[in-house]
Amino acid sequence: MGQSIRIIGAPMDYGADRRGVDMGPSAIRYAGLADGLSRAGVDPTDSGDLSIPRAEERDPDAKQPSRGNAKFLREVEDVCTRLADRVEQTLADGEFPLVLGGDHSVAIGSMQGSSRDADLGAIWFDAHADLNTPETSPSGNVHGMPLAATLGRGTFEDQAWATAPRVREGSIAYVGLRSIDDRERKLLRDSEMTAFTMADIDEQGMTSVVETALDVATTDTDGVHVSLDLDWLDPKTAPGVGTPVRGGVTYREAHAALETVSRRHESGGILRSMDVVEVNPILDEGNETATLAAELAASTFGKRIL
Ligand code: Z70
Ligand code: MN
Ligand code: MN
Ligand code: MN
Repeated sequence: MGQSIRIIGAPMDYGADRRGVDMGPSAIRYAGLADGLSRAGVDPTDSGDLSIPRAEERDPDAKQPSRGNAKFLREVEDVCTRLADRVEQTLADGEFPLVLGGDHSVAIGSMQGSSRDADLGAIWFDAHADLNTPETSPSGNVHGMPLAATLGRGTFEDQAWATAPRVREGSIAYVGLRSIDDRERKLLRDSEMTAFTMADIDEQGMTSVVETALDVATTDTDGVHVSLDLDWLDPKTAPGVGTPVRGGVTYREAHAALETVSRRHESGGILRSMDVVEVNPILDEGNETATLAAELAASTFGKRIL
């Protein structure tokens, strides 16, 4: 029997403008996630979804920014605090937490929980840098802020629920960036994070970029968190996302990237936690983005053609 993978649904849409991303966990399961993982040789169990009240049922003032310019931040805090506990408990039980979003703000909880008992590196597969603070954000959407939250930037500095002191900037690598806000660019340039853009992938090739990202995330850490935002892919391949950005990763590059992660995991057991986020079934075409999300999770855990 292979590694035990515990699926944790986090159907949260407080962090994004477009409703519908809360249906992501159902759509990814329906697309055959558990079967795909089993065929990859791992042993999935499903712990169901965190219970998350729909945004419409919340206090009408909740969307008003509570701290700085961040919408629904108290609601995000409530969900991420519960998610972090579930992730920590999953690891304590010897299983691997696979978190299904929901919008990308769920990663605040995943990384907090995954790093409570370990120094954690991270690979961020995303079109966006997700490094805005409530002060720099042009949108107020917390899904554009999870790395700022984890690193305790801006108003997140005194937010213990969000910050993860055992995630060091120098152990974080982006792969596939192509949409960064002006003030966010300055934050990124002034940081110690490693950033591979789409141009870097064009020049160096996907597998080479991912090998280097893995080196960054595994150096002086106890394990790696993989955060997979489906808008990393080209919108022609993954249309079911709230903020599509053209010029993204192809179907084959995406599988090659996660297969590269898989090979390193098989030889060294490097992976500690993962999230798959931003699948929006309302915007999707024939559940293809959710299907891709399920396939890429299977590739991460060793699904091979031959
Ligand atoms: C923009 C913002 C974002 C995901 C969009 C967009 C951020 N930088 N993140 N989709 N996953 O509003 O902060
Ligand atoms: Mn993102
Ligand atoms: Mn602990
Ligand atoms: Mn994104």
